[in-house]
Amino acid sequence: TQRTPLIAGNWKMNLDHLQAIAFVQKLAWNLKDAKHDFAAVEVAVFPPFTDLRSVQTLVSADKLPVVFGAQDVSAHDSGAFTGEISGAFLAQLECTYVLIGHSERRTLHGENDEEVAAKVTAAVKHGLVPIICVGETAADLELHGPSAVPVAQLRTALSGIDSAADIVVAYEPVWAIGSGQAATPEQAEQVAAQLRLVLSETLGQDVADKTRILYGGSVKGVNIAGYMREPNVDGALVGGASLDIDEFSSIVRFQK
Ligand code: G2H
Repeated sequence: TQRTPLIAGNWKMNLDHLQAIAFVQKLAWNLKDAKHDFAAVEVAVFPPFTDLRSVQTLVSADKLPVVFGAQDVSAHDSGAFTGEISGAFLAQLECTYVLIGHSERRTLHGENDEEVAAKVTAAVKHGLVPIICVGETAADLELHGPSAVPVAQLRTALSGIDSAADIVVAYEPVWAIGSGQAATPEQAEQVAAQLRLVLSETLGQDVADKTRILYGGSVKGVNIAGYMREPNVDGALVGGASLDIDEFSSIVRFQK
């Protein structure tokens, strides 16, 4: 199965709605100038919630070949959940994707594997494609080796969905996030291969074959090609480097 690579820019809590409009427009021009083949590499941005309406309006008015998503979603549909955002609202804003279980949600907001699973189920229910983020801390790595924690996190995250769901998995070793200390392509491949096995065991071989597994953690223009050469790595989730248009564009235009 051919999997279309996905380069996803996680803006985290950066760029207000005016900056977001300028950024997305410039990104689209940059890639057009470079004759980027959007059918060959899909490009997605993940702005803060408050930017989504602006990005949606721009992308649909100018028919920009960029898709977008949110950085989190509620496990609930509606109701007394102050501060939460429903998947139904995100679907109305034409979000394609939603990040779920990013390590910052897990560590700073105490999200556990069960909550991640409930959010994955909610996202799928509302027609969003969850990008399920998993990864081990430096302590996990020392205690359990490279893939035990991400494998366990993924198993639980998949517990409420079936093989009809469209999903993406992102492997983000916590020790590599924003640290400048990226995993090597071999390390990323080793864990991605284990995660693909989990997909095959839980949702079947077809799902395992077609599901994209991204690497995230200090990805830059200079190191993207190494990851993309690995057979089980199908793209990247980019944080810091996604805020610099030229850097992000160079990641999107990686050469195999
Ligand atoms: C991991 C990653 C993007 P960075 O959080 O999700 O961030 O590329 O800055 O390490």
